[in-house]
Amino acid sequence: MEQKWWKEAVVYQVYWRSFNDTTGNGIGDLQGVIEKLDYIKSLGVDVIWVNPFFESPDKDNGYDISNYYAVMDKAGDMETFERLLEEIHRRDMKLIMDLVVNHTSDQHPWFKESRSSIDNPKRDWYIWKDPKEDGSAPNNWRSYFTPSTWEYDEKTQQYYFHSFAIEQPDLNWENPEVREEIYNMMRFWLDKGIDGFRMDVINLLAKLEGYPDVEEPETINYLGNNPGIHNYLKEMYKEVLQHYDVFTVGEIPFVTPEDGLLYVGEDRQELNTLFHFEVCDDMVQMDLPRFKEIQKRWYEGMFGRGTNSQFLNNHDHTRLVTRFGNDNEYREESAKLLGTLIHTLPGIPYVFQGEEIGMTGVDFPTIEDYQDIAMLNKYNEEVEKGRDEAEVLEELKLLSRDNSRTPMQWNDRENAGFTTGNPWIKLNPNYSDINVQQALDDKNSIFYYYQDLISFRKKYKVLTYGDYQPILEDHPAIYSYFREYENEKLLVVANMSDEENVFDYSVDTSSAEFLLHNYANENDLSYSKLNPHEVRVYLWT
Ligand code: ISL
Repeated sequence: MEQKWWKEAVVYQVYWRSFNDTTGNGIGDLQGVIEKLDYIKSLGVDVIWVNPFFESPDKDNGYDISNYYAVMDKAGDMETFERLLEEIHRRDMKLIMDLVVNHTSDQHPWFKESRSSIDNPKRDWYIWKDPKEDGSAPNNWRSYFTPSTWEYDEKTQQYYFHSFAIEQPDLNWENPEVREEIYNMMRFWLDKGIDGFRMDVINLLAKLEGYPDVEEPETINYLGNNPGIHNYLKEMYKEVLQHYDVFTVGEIPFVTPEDGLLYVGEDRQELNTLFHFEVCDDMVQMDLPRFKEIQKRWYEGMFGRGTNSQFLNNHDHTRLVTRFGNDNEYREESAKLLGTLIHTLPGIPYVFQGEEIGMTGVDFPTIEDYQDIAMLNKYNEEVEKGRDEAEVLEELKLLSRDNSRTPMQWNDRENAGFTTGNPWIKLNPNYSDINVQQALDDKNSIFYYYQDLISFRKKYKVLTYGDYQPILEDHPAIYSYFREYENEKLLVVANMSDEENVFDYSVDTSSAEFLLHNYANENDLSYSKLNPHEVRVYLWT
């Protein structure tokens, strides 16, 4: 496998609006990111992914862009962005930016023009269709955030298409003018010196030809991976990406490893890496047999031919320790265990801000405390069906995107040191116990454990380029695997349960180094008995 800088990277995701507020308006900002760069750097990461900060009415927290060339006021201004980039580079890190080009805001001037009349030159920049004969929507497709992908426009008496909210109309990628305009925009940012893109729902650009009714509208998988998508990505590569030394990661829902390789295969000239969602979208809580199966299948499908990612949460997905671990009695152990998997399984690891101190999900008492458009829309949709409000709220809580959007917990002072103002979203009340200051003061903290994990990635190539050999594949609670590369060999043993378990596998560890262990004060290292959420990493060199 060819060696590349980005394959060896660890990425830290900054959801800037919840990171650090320097103006006192209750919303994080780019200056706030600049001020915490030394902290981020101290973790040892190489790349920072910053969520969208472009001009936007902010219906979907920046994923509804109204001007691709300007920084939204809440985030700062272009000069601050340029300083951020410079300061990141000065610390020998890289910056990747969100590229949101499946849709724009309905307030983007292109869309305003497009909707103004049927013969406007920009009409065809978006997707407009006539109603069916009975006046209903052109087909029965469901969108991510609403019951229909179609919104009727009274003035021109056609429907426009949106994969997400009504305020996020999809661009028409069939139109070469649209594509050229997007490529220009990409060059604009790349010429400023950014190091790559995280590409928002990039496999949704091509739509299913003919827009037929589907049998199972609820699946919404017909929205992605449609014929034509690879032509667009190849063109994007040829026109833009190949001219820069950049790192790209495509957000690719509904993808299998076979199809994944079509996007990121090393011979494909499309993208470098991808996020698939077989874990974060499809597995509500940890289902170990299924998790093992997913890891194996993706390894077998991609190894040596394309690069995968490892993440268990982000700004759309409830914090990993709450969802896949135990955020109560074994919070520290379980956070370290899950971190170990992310950094030792094949694929590029992503750390979502706050994960490195074991931040947890929230349990807000009322719907008014929640901000996320996806959750609010779903809540209203269900309640309008006549369902009980409290029941719907309970049902939506665990997977609410706001779980990971609460402000970063810096210290135990007011508002966790996030803002001197009124935070845009409530803090998790546990910030008095769980915060960066506390983590930095405790040498056994999750933070320092992550620091070790990341430093070992730099030291031992087996973590990047090694193969993957799972053992005890049918064990219901223990996840264990070897990885090997040249003269380095690694063994991970993880007990993913609240109970003790016995590691019943014969392996001579006498010549191994004990690389990592999340029960630091445990003296009995004879490895057969494993404590709840215990993880051990052995290394042979
Ligand atoms: O959030 C999800 C499920 O909980 C995902 O399915 C998510 O909606 C999907 O992966 C697309 O997400 C991306 O595009 C959206 C934006 O709202 C998300 O924040 C972004 O990550 C529309 O731009």
